[in-house]
Amino acid sequence: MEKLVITAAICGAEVSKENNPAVPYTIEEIAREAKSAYDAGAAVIHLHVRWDDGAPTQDTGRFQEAVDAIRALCPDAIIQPSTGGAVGMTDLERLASTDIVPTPEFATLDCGTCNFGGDEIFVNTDNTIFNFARIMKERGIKPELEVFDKGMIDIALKADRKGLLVHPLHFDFVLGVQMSATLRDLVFMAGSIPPGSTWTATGIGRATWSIAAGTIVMGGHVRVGFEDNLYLEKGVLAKSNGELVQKVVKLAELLGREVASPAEARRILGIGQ
Ligand code: KMH
Ligand code: ZN
Repeated sequence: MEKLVITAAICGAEVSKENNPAVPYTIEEIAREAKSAYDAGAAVIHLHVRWDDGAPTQDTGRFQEAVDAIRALCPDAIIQPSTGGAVGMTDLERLASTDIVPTPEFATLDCGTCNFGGDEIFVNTDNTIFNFARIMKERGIKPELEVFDKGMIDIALKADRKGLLVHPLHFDFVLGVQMSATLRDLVFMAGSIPPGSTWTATGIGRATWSIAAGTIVMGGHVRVGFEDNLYLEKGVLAKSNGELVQKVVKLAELLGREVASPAEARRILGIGQ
């Protein structure tokens, strides 16, 4: 089995310091959280940014500052800007995160529209998805195909049939937002992608650790971080993203899977090739 690639989703767009005071807003806080995750064993930093008051933004300048600050502390980390941004942002706004220098090697590509709780809808029409895929392909950015249910895998495969994606495909199963987050769901999703694809999974909230353990055993890769889960265990807030990554490393040790360095992660995920 390949080594385990750990992604840390350090910030997100929806969680706040009211939920966990360690959620980063400023550039210094974002860099601190990235370093804590990197030092603990994360090879990939999934990045959203905020203004200092916590408001989510896809502003190119803010992303540039954050990436430069992370790069200074974690020189070889794979930095994956979000093109999802926050609910309600326009497509143009969302893509601005990829206009940094140098062009990112990896970025998310959300593959469908999804209920985000209450009245919130995260809108990704077919045209949005195909357009984002085309732009990423033209610019040499590897997409991580974010899928919140099985139908989104099918939309990604539609983009693939249009020639908009480069193989091997890489998926991220986000379980516990729109679809449930059981091991049965995980097995179903992993069995629904083309042979030769790689995949990461993240279980939102209390599903984090069962999904991480299942994923490690099945040969997938794991994402954790404040974007997805604020707790180390029931009732215990994580003090940093590093603590969440450390717990994945511990699980991997217990289950006999080695953790990939950023260089190994680039090879395993086919980034920069
Ligand atoms: N914040 C969500 C609306 C991504 O990063 O691509 C979208 C999201 C997915 O987090
Ligand atoms: Zn995200």
